[in-house]
Amino acid sequence: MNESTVMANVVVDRLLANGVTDVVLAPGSRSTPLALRLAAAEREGAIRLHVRIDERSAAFLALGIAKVSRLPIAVVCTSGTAVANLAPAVVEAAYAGLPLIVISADRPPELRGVGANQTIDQVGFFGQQVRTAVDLLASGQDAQAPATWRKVTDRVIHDAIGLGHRGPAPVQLNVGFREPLVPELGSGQSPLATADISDLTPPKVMREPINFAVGDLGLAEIPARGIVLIGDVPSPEIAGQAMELADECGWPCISEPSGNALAGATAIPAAAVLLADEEFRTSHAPDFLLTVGRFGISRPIMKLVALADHHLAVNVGGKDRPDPLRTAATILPAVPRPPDGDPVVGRAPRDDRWLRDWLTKSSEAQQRVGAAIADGPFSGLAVTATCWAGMDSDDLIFAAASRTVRNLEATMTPRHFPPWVIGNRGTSGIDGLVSTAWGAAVAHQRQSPDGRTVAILGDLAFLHDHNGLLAPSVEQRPNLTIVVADNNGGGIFSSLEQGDSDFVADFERVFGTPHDLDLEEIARAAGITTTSVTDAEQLAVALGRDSDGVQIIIARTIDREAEQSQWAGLLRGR
Ligand SMILES: Cc1ncc(C[n+]2csc(CCOP(=O)(O)OP(=O)(O)O)c2C)c(N)n1
Repeated sequence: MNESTVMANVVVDRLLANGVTDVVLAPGSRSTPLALRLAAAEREGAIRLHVRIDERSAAFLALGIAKVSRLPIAVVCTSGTAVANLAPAVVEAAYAGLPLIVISADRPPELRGVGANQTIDQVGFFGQQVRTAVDLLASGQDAQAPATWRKVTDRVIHDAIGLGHRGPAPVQLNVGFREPLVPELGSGQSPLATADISDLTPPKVMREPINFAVGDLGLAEIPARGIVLIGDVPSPEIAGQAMELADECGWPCISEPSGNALAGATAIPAAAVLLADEEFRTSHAPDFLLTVGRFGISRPIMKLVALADHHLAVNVGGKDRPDPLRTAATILPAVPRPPDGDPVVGRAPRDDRWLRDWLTKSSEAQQRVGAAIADGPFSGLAVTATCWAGMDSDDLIFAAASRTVRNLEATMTPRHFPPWVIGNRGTSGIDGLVSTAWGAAVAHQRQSPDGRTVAILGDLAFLHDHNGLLAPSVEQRPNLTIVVADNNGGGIFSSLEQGDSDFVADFERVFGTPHDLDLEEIARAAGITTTSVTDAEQLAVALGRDSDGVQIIIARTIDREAEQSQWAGLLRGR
């Protein structure tokens, strides 16, 4: 068996042995040994292989599968710019803390840096965005080489999973293949390391709640006027721990959409709308704030964070410490245990008036949002409200950055058993979202066969990754509904300073970027069942239709200016 075939077999076999369930591959020549081994592994039922033409979409597809399955997922590509196309997903994986394993095929050392075709300097291309970047090199006749490749590959996979580290992260394994790239005719294939992935239990990094001492904060006891703010969290366990703490202490619990923490008795929905009220905000500045995960979607909520006397942040994974205003006194590695019965923490005295104030004001804010939607035109808010109302507890919502996630934040009503919400919150990109949602749907369908995935995207986000729709014909079509809130451009910019009348002359050209495209035609060109809706009722009907594959609903909303005045009215309290 030639050396490149042996190398590829080692790499694929170690993926299997370490519990990697899915690999996404984009076709190429230098990656041939890997592609052939992966195809063989898929044929034997040892791995699920997904193939995409565009490497950027391929990497986001892998990211989406990793996000929902919480398992290490690999993306394999050829040399050259193919590798560079993986960068956006690698960056998102770094900041969100996801185990994305990049396997980039390369030429052997003697063909690097000498102008060989399709060859770039690609080892370490991802810089500080990956935890580990390793070059696996062909070694001539060294009989010990396969054992070394095995060890190195294991280490790279373990670094992705986070063994010996604090949580998962992306990694790069670069493999320098020397020709021949195909096995010798008649040489046969060595048997796969394992043929049944269901036998493997991949190592997981557990995050049990922890005890902490209030003395760490310079406090004698935890104040009664506390708030819990939950940003992006990777698992229901963490959201549950945070809600339990808020409930036990009687602290209002504010949750960003992917905080998934509006199921408790102290949930504060529509918090951004409520906190736009400056009078309430300043008179209800918390003495104690616990934040969980990366947060920072809404300006009014950030203003509240700035007012907190004592801030304790919990880091649930990802590259940065989640403390964007540099206000946290301490960063904890896990959610603190509720104080009840724990002498280390001390009991938090309850202030029922404090909680009542928050609950009352939050319910008023919710009513204002509800009335604005019921009496108003078909806007992005109506889109997220309709999706939220139409989904069950075994469903998954993928929410795009920009207006969508803020609209969802305002329209998520508390439910005991809500659908689970995710988004690419690591870096809030509007890239790769169709593919991430597709990957999320693949994994979700496996975990919850009766559930579905609904992705809500703005039109620019949809267009940015419409390549993600172009899956080769034999590829799996998961149960995924993509709802595009089409306001013909970037709506979020109207809510920012550049949306002021001072900049009106340049606004549409350099921020709004209307495209005037018929998104239905674009979706149909990709061969996907598509409908357009123009009001909330039609959207509810379209969402309610049975679908077991990918479908798209174009929600033609009011224009961006009208959406902005609806939002401005809500924030002004009208
Ligand atoms: C990759 C990337 N490029 C640019 C941006 C900056 N950006 C943030 S929101 C936005 C506009 C998004 O428009 P759309 O998806 O239509 O959503 P809307 O604001 O209308 O809800 C842009 C370009 C980004 N976040 N990510």
